[in-house]
Amino acid sequence: YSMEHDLRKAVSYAYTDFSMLYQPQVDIKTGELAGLEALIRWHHPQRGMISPAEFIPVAEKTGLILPLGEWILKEVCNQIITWKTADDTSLPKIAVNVSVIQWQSSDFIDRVKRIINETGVSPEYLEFEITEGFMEDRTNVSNKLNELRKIGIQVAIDDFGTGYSSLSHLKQFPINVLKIDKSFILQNETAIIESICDIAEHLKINVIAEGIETQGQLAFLQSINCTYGQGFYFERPIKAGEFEEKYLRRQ
Ligand code: G
Ligand code: G
Ligand code: MN
Ligand code: NA
Repeated sequence: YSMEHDLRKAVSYAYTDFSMLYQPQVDIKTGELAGLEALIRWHHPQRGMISPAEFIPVAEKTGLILPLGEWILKEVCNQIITWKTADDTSLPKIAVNVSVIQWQSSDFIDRVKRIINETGVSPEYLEFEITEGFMEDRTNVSNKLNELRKIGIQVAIDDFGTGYSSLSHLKQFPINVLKIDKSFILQNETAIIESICDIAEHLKINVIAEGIETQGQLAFLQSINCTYGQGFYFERPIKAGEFEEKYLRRQ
C-alpha cells in the first residue's frame, strides 16, 4: 500500500472520498458562535478514515496539495453560498487551512481570485489559516497579505507559538487573528497563553485559544479575557448538515 499512490487516485477520481467537517469557534465570554474552521477528512475505500495529520504531509511532498487545496477552497465557498441562501443572518466567517506550499506557489493569489469569481462567494466570509512557516520566505509576504486584504479575506496564524515567527512581523504584516496552538491549552501553559493574549491585545489582533477540552481551561481563559475559543469542550468538528440543524436559523 502506498499512500501517495492512493492519494493521487483519490484526487483524480473527482475527490469523492474527501469531505469537509466544520468546527465552531465561540466567543469565550458569551458562548456565542463566532466562526467555523473547515477540516478535511479522507474516507479511504479500504482503510477507512485517514487523518489529515497523516495525508496532508504526503500531499505537500508530492505537490498534490495544490489541486486538493483548490478543491477544499471551492468546497467551502460553495458551502458558504448554500448556507447563506438558507439563512442570511447567522452565518459566521469560515476559516480554511492553507498549506505553506499553496501559499508559496507563485499563482496562489490568482487561484484564489479565480475560485472567488467562479463560485460568486462573498470573500468577507473567508479566513485563511496559515502556520508561522509562511513568513520564513520573506519574498512577497507583504504583497500577498495585502492582496488578500484587498480581496477581503482575513488571515489567521495557525499553531501560533510553536514555530518560526518574529514578533516584529506581527506588527509589520496585516494579520487578523492569532490561533494559540492547542498544545499550550492542553498542557495548561498559563504563562505562555497569557503572554500571547497580551501581545495580541497590544497589537490589536484577535486571538483564538484552540484545544479547549475542560471547564477549568475555559475558566482560566475567561479570567485573562481571552476573546475566542475552539475545542471539544464546545463542539467537535461536525458535518455541514449537523451545523445547519444546530446553529443556523431557519427562515
Ligand atoms: O482535523 P484534524 O485535527 O485531524 O487535523 C489534523 C491536521 O491536519 C491539522 O494540523 C490541520 O491543520 C490539518 N488540516 C485539517 N484540514 C486541513 C485542510 O483542509 N487543509 C490543510 N492544508 N490542512 C488541514
Ligand atoms: O493544526 P490545526 O489547528 O489546524 O488543527 C486543528 C485540529 O485540532 C483539528 O483536526 C481538530 O480535530 C483538532 N482539535 C480541535 N479541538 C480540539 C480539542 O479540543 N482537543 C484536541 N486534542 N484536538 C482538537
Ligand atoms: Mn487550523
Ligand atoms: Na492550530
